[in-house]
Amino acid sequence: MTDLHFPPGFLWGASTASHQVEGGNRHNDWWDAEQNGRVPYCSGSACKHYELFRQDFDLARSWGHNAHRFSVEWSRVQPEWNRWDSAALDHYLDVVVALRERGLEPVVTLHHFTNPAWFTRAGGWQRKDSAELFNGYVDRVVRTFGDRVRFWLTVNEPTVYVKQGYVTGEWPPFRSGKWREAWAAMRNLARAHRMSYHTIHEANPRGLVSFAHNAPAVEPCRPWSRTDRLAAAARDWVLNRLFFRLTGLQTLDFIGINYYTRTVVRSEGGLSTRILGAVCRSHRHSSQGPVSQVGWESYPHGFGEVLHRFGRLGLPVLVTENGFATDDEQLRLEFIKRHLEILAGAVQSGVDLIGYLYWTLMDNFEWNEGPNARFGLAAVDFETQTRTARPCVDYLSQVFGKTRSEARNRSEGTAAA
Ligand code: IFM
Repeated sequence: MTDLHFPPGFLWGASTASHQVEGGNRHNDWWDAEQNGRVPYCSGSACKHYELFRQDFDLARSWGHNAHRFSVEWSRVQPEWNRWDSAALDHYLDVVVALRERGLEPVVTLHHFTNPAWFTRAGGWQRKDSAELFNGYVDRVVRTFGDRVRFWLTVNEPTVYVKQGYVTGEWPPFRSGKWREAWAAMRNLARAHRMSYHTIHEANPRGLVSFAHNAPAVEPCRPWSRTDRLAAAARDWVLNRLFFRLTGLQTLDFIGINYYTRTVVRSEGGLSTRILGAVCRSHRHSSQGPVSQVGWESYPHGFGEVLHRFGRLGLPVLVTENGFATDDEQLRLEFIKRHLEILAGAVQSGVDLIGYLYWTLMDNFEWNEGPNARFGLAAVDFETQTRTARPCVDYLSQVFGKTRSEARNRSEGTAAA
């Protein structure tokens, strides 16, 4: 094993999201879409994690994790406009306590793609008061958790959510090519983030807040083409800068980065694809890496670029997602090794990295791919709900286990001196 070093207190573990693992989230807009056949798969019981969370956290602990990211399901806490479910809040408090009991630092996401069905039916993120409605829910969650939670992510991948919901129209609310609506949703999500930032800090002054930013490396298909380069720059601005412009850095205490792959674009076709570029899936690009079950190329070089770039903003960086969907364990292991080397290199060269959370703890409901994208550290048999650790778990535990014992030795050495 190559020697990789991470700072003392470095967080490491895995990420999940409510609708993808809990099962039975019948009050949200994805569930509605599943019942109406508007998306290809039903989440059903998913991983039954709503019931099995303690045993899932036992697994994470047995692998040496010291952190875990999960999301609170808004539609459980507020199943109807005028109805709050205190049992759901109690449940999530149990989740936080269960994590702490196992030495896992909770990283809480407040919005991970799903909305309560009542909210979506009433106009969702197009509503002028959408941020206020969201903030009412955030306020309850934050007051329930108090200072038991330090790391907060307001919204997961806002640009992905807006693109899928209002541009491609593949996800609820299934609006395709609605650029004005996309812009309104983007602004309202940014407002929701800013309001939540203050709500969290009022209730929990030691809380640290970010959103989880999906950060693809964006590259021109033909680097010698000026129009491709301009398209890549424009797309990069929309994907990697716009939301930060809308939130402002002053409402961020750290930066949550989800990194998977690069996007290669060429300027062609209609107005929008000439300006922002069309995604090019040709296999002729330099250093083409293996491609995952969801069609994403492994491109560790882009991870380094992204870490340095966001590291330069002057805030600590937490990798909130990184992973590879495959049935080929050799490929998954290679992906993880290459990305951890890049991560350790970024630490060495001074990027203030505070943790790495793999996507995801166990195979789960991968949106329009249903159960067919196997990202998990554990394989899941959805019939029996059995979890089986994959080989990469040992590698990760060795890398981060060594880091922890180094930190222990260092502090013992200091104590003895
Ligand atoms: O499963 C998703 C997750 O919900 C958000 N980030 C990307 C993951 C893999 O597609």
